[in-house]
Amino acid sequence: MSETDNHLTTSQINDLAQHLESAELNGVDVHKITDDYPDMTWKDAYDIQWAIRARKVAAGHQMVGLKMGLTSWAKMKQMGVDTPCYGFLADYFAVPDGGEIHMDELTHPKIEAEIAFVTNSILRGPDVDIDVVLGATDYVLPAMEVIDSRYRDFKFDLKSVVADNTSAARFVTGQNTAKIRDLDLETLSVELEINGEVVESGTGAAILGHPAKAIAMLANMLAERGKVIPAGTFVMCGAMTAAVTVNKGDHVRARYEGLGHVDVHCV
Ligand code: OOG
Ligand code: MG
Repeated sequence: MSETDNHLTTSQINDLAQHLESAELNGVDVHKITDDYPDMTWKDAYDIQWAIRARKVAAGHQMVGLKMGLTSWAKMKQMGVDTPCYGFLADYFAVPDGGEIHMDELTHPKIEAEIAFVTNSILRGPDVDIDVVLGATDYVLPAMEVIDSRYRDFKFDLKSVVADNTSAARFVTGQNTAKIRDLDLETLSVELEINGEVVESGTGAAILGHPAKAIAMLANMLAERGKVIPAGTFVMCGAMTAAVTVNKGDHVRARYEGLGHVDVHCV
């Protein structure tokens, strides 16, 4: 994924950003954009995502973090793709622990258990590795992400999902935090429960061998656009489990060994 050129024009990029953002805001699904633009490049896909982000900022939203996606084999296999990708988190995506996901605002939401990092110094690619990330980590915390692809039947290819802000929709963070030295991030395990029944489980090692690898990859991908991960950034590493469809009335809990649990209700 090293294309650095555009196939699309600036006005096509802006139109596609508007198209995908209105699908999100109106809860209407659309067909994947590569059907119409099969020659679009990686640069086009990320440019569309960055244009959506700019629209949110222009509309008065704050950016509250970043996410990596498709960083575990469970997710890559589930979605039939093999390359991790990143997206942004806007303020209104955040749901408090124990809070509510309003299903009417979403199209076909799925939930997944994640681990998140908060940095305390800048991460500047292209040569960031796990040790650099660990040295720049303030603390880690448990999180769940609600993904809601804007594409019909949740079917997409990688360029389409990158343009669609990697299906980002809502996220919930737990109230327990931990310092890196107090945890083994590779063996850290999670169980995802729906209405008290365990439906998925995973460990930190499921994320590219080590969750910090996802943060390193993010810093290195951002460097391709001359961007950094600033100090104090909240970053989700990508799901440790496959994503699970949720329905109105579901109570979802992700239970982490040594990090408590995160809860959300689908209403
Ligand atoms: C893309 C987003 C993947 C993750 O944690 O792997 C993602 C998708 O599966 O719709 O957020
Ligand atoms: Mg995710």
